[in-house]
Amino acid sequence: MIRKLCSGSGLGLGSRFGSIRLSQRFVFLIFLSALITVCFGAIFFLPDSLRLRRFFLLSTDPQRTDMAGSGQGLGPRPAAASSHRQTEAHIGSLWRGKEDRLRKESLLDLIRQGVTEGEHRVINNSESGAAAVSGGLVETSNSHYAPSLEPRVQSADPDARSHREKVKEMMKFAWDNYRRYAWGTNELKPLSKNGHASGLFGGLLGATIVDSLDTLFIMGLQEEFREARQWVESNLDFNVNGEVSLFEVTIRFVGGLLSAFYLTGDELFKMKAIELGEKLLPAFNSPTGIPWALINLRSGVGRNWGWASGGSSILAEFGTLHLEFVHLSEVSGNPKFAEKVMGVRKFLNRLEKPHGLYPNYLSPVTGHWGQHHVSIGGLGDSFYEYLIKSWLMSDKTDEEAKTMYYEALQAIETNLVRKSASGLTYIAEWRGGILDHKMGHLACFSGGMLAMGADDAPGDQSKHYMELAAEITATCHESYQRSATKLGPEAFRFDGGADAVATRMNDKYYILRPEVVETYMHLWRFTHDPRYREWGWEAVQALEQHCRVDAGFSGIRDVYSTLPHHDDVQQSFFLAETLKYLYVLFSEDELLSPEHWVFNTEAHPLPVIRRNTQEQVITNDQ
Ligand code: DMJ
Repeated sequence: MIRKLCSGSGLGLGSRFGSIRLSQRFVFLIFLSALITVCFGAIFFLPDSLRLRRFFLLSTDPQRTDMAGSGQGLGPRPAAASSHRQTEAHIGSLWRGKEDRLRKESLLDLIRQGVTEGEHRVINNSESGAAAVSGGLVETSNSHYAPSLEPRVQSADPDARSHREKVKEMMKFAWDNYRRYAWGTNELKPLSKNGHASGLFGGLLGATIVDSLDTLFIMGLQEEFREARQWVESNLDFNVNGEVSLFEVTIRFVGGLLSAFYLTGDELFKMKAIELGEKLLPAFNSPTGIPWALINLRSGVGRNWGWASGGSSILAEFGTLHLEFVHLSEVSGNPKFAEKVMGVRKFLNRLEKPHGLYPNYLSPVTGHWGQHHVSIGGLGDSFYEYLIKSWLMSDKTDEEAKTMYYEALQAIETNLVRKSASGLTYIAEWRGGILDHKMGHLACFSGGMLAMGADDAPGDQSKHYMELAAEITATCHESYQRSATKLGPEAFRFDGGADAVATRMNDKYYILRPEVVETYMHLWRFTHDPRYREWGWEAVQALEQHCRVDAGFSGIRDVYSTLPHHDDVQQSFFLAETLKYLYVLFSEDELLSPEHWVFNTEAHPLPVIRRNTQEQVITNDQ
């Protein structure tokens, strides 16, 4: 009807206009202008007018429409919009050097493009034969959406620059081989040249793809990122009837998707992260709210690992969900994700702790500790990491996390930190009051953790914690130095004459783990002591020499032997973490600076949530 009126109004207008009186003309002109207003306005009120609205609004105010086509049904718009403003702010802070401004600006353009388009669709470009993705990224045949993602800042240190390029080449090699031989499966078997299925992910597929998204993006591997995004859009499916590890899926899949969203502004990743987060929520349905380790994604039924002391949940698993779940609330505007992990935190805070220490096992049914095994390595590690990172990610407002962290650290130092006869500082494990003088590769992340928490330490402990961080890092480096391959074992001991070496065959393997280079990266950033870059480069060379095979990178079974004995798995965390940390180690400090970003335990960067936007979604006090 409106269209009819509009089109009819112009017919024969010029010829009739001359034959009517002035007052009639005046009335007619008023009528005409009213009609034009109605027609024009209708464009904005018709339900299918979003595209036109975009067309009109885009050029003058790119941010006005930012949430127009997104976040439907996912929560209150203000929170989502605020998260977008934050995203822009964080992207803005990604590369802040003067020389880097162009790159930053083009990224911001890219994000605005993604946000204002509000849709992600695959366009088949029949002329060029190339598939192109618009919205978040990017056309391959015509790269007008696509800024170069290559860092424009070139390191003043030419060695660092070439080392970073080497790490990028390793990433490309690892990725290309995964793509060629194992595409869509979870991980690559680089000797068998096929896919590796891990029990951790149930029927979920594509762990390497999701885990690699941000690394590809950060390294400027644009074509590879585009393919990964395409796979996520077309194939990443959570409707599987399988049991997944809540922890592993959270840190790798949810973390990877959230990070990809924050880096690119691409709504696809946000929607996928929220969809998966919803599927994981039933894991918290236990009598105490302490989540089960395993969750069936279809039925929502949870249970614990059979091997875990008396049906317990594991500290490093249920205590390492916080960053991702808080961000799920942030991007969805739905507080329930944050409420679940806050509930876990409060439960733990209330519990009596033996000597102030947190045992690794806790029953989700009775709420009592299981076996009194305490470790800052496997089974305990990232619980402590997430306390200090919660403090940092909350823009230093999460006092509860801060207090729990420093109290736990104090207990760890008193009860577990020891020096070997040769003067190496290590963190032992505790078994019901008896010290086990071994340190796991996993525990080596703690050098970085100590450094990142040093500044806010109570009293005058800052310097002390930095020294402790440096000592732990040096010990972990020794565990690498003392092997024939210059890679570190899974666990090394400080008893029976051993000093930072593995003594048991089943501790001698190295599975491409990141913790040691992760700590080098943090220590480099906090101290700029060149030794950390030197040690990182040693690790690169050792990886090249002993882990690189024809079709990717493989773990090795004995770091003390130079005879090749590979385990035939290219772990997804090698691409997510080991290579990313090495790349950041050789990059400028502005790349993913700690002022703005916190790495989840799988090295997926998540932005600091600024104080003034927190009240909207974080219900801290429930
Ligand atoms: C990663 O999945 C994470 O770093 C986790 O916290 C510990 N284990 C691996 C890497 O070693």
